[in-house]
Amino acid sequence: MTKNKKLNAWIQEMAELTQPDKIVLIDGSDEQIEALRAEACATGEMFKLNQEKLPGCYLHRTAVNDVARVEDRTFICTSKEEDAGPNNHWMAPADCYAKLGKLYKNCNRGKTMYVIPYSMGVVGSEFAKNGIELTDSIYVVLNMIIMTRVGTAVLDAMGEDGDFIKGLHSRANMDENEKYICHFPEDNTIWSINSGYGGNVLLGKKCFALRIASYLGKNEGWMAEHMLILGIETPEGEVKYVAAAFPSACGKTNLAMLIPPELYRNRGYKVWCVGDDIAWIRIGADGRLWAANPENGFFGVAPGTNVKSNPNALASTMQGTIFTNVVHNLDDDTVWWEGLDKNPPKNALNWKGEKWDCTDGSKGAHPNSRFTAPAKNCPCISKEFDNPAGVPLSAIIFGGRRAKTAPLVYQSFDWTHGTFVGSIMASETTAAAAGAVGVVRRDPFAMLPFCGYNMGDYFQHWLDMGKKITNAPKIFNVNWFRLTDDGKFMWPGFGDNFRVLDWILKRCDGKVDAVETEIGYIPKAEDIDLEGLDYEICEGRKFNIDELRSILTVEKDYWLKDFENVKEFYAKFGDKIPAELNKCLEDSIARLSK
Ligand code: OXD
Ligand code: MN
Repeated sequence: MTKNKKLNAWIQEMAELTQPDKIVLIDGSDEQIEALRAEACATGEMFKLNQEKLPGCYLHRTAVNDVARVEDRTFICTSKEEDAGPNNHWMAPADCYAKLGKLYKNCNRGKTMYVIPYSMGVVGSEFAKNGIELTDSIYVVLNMIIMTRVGTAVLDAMGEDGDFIKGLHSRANMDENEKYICHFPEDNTIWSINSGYGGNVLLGKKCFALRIASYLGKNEGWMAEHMLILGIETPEGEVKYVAAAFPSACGKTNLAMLIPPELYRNRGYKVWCVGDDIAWIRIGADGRLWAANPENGFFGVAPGTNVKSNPNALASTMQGTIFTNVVHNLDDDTVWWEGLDKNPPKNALNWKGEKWDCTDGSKGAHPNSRFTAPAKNCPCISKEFDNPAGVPLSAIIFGGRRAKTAPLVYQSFDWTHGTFVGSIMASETTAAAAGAVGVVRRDPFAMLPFCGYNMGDYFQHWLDMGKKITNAPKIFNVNWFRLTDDGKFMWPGFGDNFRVLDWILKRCDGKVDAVETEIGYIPKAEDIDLEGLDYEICEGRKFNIDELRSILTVEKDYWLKDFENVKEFYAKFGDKIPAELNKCLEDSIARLSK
């Protein structure tokens, strides 16, 4: 089937196991894409939307019980359980192969198995790694074509004996109780079965570009991170890049495509998006960290995306996009979701495909409904997007959704303390993963669900990298989500977050002072430019410098309580927690207890 012998042998082995009627190699050509779209529409797997209003756009609905990543069914299968760590569910590789082998047996009978050659990163570049996904789903093929670089060029880059990550996916019989997303980092293998939801089945994304890649990064001296990458162009035309990690659905896509407030636009500032979810980061010859986005598209959360919150994301979805689990407007075959605008369609189907009455209080789109949009559609896509060398990082930003405790922004003392800041990240859960919503959970580096090995070793890897980087980016933490006691957002967020990015860049350039506190460096309120900001927190309460001051203070009691929780979290990892981080924790508590 291909020139690569290992690949041919593996395809044959998987075909013998799953017994497809047909095997189709995806070459990435327009003709093949069109034929697959037509076939998916004929079987009802996808619906062709209004081609005048939304050219190349389609709608898909997943099964109603298959709408999010399933962390409790996600496994890391390493020979030693300790290597997977308490952050992962673990199965012995042999047991997992045997267990899933039974489920895969003959599961593709009567179906076609598609062979998708894809590259994470610019094909053939230093950052790039190749993968093959075998799948029984055209929806997966078409999503992978948007999200990654797919086709013959990848096979050419792999050559006759190049390696690849082996991904096997089948919806099989969609048995909820037999759904598994399993990773074998020691074998460069991913097995996913009985799901059709993006995060579980687009194997290039979370499974490869984060779980397997983080493991590879540890062994090969680089980093795979759950981070957006953006460039900030100054009035002088210089572009500085930052990478930022936030847990799922904390607005990463919005920040990655932010439009600066008018004041800054008038001064000549611009923001360029390099990536909205994943960054692969290497140390460059200049001792700086260089980051590349291994993806080629955006798998964004639809609800809440609108012309105000993220006009660039919305524009990205206007062509060549696959919408999943949104509302279908039957009047003109377009789509809708909560928060798009104030005019829900009257004649529509909800995400389950049922007739939907927008006045009955039910949600039309699933809260985790998605758009899969090509990155090249984005009006603010960086011209460095395809640069094989990536972009140099000036700052790394961590963040989470915290009603209290974390101030709007603070800077770590140094790389080690920055690693500590990443390790104590926490956020309130959202609908992106199955499970309770609104519960605070610790999510170090926003990698808890995505770190393919023991998180204690991952912390150590960060510390080790720090020792090798001679020109390290500065590390910050932000919290856009501070709430008043009655639950109103205190900070306007969205485009106004640029005001904080501006302070961060000034800190990186040594152009602004800060206040040293128990938790790190905090801005002086007057150093965050509030000119032109007009935000009403709630009726009669306008944001002003005093409000800003109130979200720039260190709330000692909250922090001390939080650190108790960090201690419990660290304890799960036993002696895997690096001594340097335990020391940072003790020192922080001591400073706050004074
Ligand atoms: C995502 C996630 O889908 O983080 O990007 O859940
Ligand atoms: Mn993500």
